[in-house]
Amino acid sequence: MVDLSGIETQNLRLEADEDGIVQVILARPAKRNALNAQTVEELIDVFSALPRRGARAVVLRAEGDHFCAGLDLVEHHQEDRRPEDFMHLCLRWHEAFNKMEYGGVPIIAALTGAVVGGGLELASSAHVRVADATTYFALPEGQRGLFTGGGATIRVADLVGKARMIDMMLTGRVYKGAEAEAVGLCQYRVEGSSVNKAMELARAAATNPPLSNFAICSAISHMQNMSALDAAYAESVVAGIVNTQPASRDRLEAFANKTAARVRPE
Ligand code: 1HE
Repeated sequence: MVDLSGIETQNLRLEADEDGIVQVILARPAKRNALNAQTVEELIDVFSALPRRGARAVVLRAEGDHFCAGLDLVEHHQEDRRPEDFMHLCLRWHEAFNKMEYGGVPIIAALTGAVVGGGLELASSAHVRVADATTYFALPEGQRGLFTGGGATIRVADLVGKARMIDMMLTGRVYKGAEAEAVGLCQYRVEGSSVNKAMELARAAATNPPLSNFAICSAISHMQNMSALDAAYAESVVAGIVNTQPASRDRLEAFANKTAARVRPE
């Protein structure tokens, strides 16, 4: 069982089931789940704790019709922040999103409606993104007289490439549907509920040994930050640990004695 004790949240709701799947739910739908400073702190707390609390996989989803409207523009306007205040706020966003990307627990984002600005930065920190028929993606920072501050220059550029990201920011271009999937903003697109599909994917991922998932959901990202030479070295070290883990012994034996499922296209 996942231990959620002591994790205090106002703007996020947490639900865990007996399989170790935790739903992290953005819960400010009246504000279109805009990310205020408090929510960012809660994301840090939650994603710092979950890897050590027995979470096998996370589904990140939202209440209401929109996944996330990005930076809380009203709070930002009212706070009248100085450059250094906003820089420090951005560092907290990075803290939260790095905990997600490098935390070692698979995070599947179930998207709906607007996934814009900082909302796309949040979604791009998950390991898998599932869109529904209403989902759309944009980086309206340029139109608001702003710039990305939550890692889009790294993660969104990784997903769609530099040229597309620059176009999105310059022109306010919105991606949705098949085009959004084709450019890499989501890996799955469903007609029905993105939450159902995300839960199905989370359950599948949760059947892998946790150490394998830890490597998949932290080592690949770390290795992208390294030189090829160092990444190859780090990969061999990680594989040395993961590929000799006791949890893989039964699986290898099942393959060897022909009782394990084969890889098939269906
Ligand atoms: C908000 C925010 C917000 C809604 N901050 N309060 N992000 C954006 O530029 C997107 C801004 N939001 C929108 O374009 C629209 O709100 C939506 C397309 C997401 C939804 O539209 P709609 O018609 O359903 O809702 P609404 O009437 O616009 O807003 C409903 C309420 O949510 C309203 O509050 P109310 O108290 O007047 O009812 C809005 O003020 C509130 N709301 N979005 C604060 N973003 C680290 S740097 C990252 C930089 C960025 O993320 S820039 C991109 C910002």
